[in-house]
Amino acid sequence: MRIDKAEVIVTSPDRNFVTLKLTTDDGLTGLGDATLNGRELAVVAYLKEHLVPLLLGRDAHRIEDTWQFLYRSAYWRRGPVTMAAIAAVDTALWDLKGKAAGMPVYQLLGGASREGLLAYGHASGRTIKELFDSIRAHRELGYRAIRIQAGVPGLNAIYGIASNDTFEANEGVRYDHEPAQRGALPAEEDWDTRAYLRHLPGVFEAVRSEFGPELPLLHDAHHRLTPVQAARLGKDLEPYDLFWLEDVTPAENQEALRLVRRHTTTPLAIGEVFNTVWDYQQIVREQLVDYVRSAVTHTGGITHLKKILDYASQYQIKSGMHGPTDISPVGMAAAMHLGLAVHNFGIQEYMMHGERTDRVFEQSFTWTDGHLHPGDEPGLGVGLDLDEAGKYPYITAYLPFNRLADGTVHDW
Ligand code: EZ4
Ligand code: CO
Repeated sequence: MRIDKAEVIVTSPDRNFVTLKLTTDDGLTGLGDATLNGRELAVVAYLKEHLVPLLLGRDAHRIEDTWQFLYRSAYWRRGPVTMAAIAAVDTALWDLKGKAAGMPVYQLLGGASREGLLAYGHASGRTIKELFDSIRAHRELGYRAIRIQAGVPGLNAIYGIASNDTFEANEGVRYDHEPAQRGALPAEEDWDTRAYLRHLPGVFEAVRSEFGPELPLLHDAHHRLTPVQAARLGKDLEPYDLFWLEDVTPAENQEALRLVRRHTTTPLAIGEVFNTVWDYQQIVREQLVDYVRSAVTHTGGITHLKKILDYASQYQIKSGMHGPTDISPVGMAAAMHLGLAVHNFGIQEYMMHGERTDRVFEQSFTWTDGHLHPGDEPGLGVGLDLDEAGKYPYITAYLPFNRLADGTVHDW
């Protein structure tokens, strides 16, 4: 089974997606997600200019060897562009191996460790009333775990809150509002940490008294706090029994989490911007977090994320794979196969893709009672309709960024 053809497909049905498609000499095709939100074309160039020529003629069965060859032979290791490109190759090779074997990928990874994957969605609101409506809408869609993001009085636009238009157009639940607005320049949002820290505990108080103690609730601080601010937030939220508090501090400094951990028992999750096991080395060994957030798409594929999860499992740390709409249906399928197979699955983030995206990518996963299952098609179980994909050319899109009241650029 040799790789005969390697194509990079860029399509923008509801947002930009980059997909690698490998075709073998025996006519099988495999797909891999290479979408890096806001920097998509850098990965396209990395794949087209540097990896595709190396792949042609290689034995498609040699997944580990191909991974090591691409990682080590580049000399320049790690980084999101490199690791998203390697992830796409790795995922496409697992898809091919599954098709060659006539088995879904999760079977090749050891078989199912559970019946389905608990998933959480994103409820948000500028006001408590809007937030409650959004939570109810998610429960009606079947979600059994919910992330809560709320507007902060005095701040106009902040992370994770559906804008007025998209909120109404999408009845509060479809997610094309999700960061990376289309446009020539990044949108500017504002931020005030003290206002946020004052406001958020009251939001959780209101949600718990309305929806009761059972519902698993999550929250994403999106890298905005110092360690001591994060410690305080973790303490203040303890009465509301969060499933996790995500990305409290900027991810580069792993040591920062020691201080946070010392002060709070609120479970912590981190890592959606990490791209190798080395980013996790200290926080896993010192048990500074409870969930690792890496996606297959941004962490070197199924092969490398499996190694991270196996390492984490020695410390009772579980998976919480990143699953926003910028992970394509191919990346989501890879996450589901891996999540179904590993013992230390925790929860899967799941934001529903738009209808146009669902027409471009033919999918076979199921969504039952708040749980995902990748289905039993050979490989990943995702197809790509090239005619549909061709209808939606790339559109420049950037993640927004933040400034404080005095104009200082803040962590986003
Ligand atoms: O900001 O997917 O937990 N989810 C998140 C996401 C990220 C975007 C970045 O591309 O933090 O909303
Ligand atoms: Co996040």
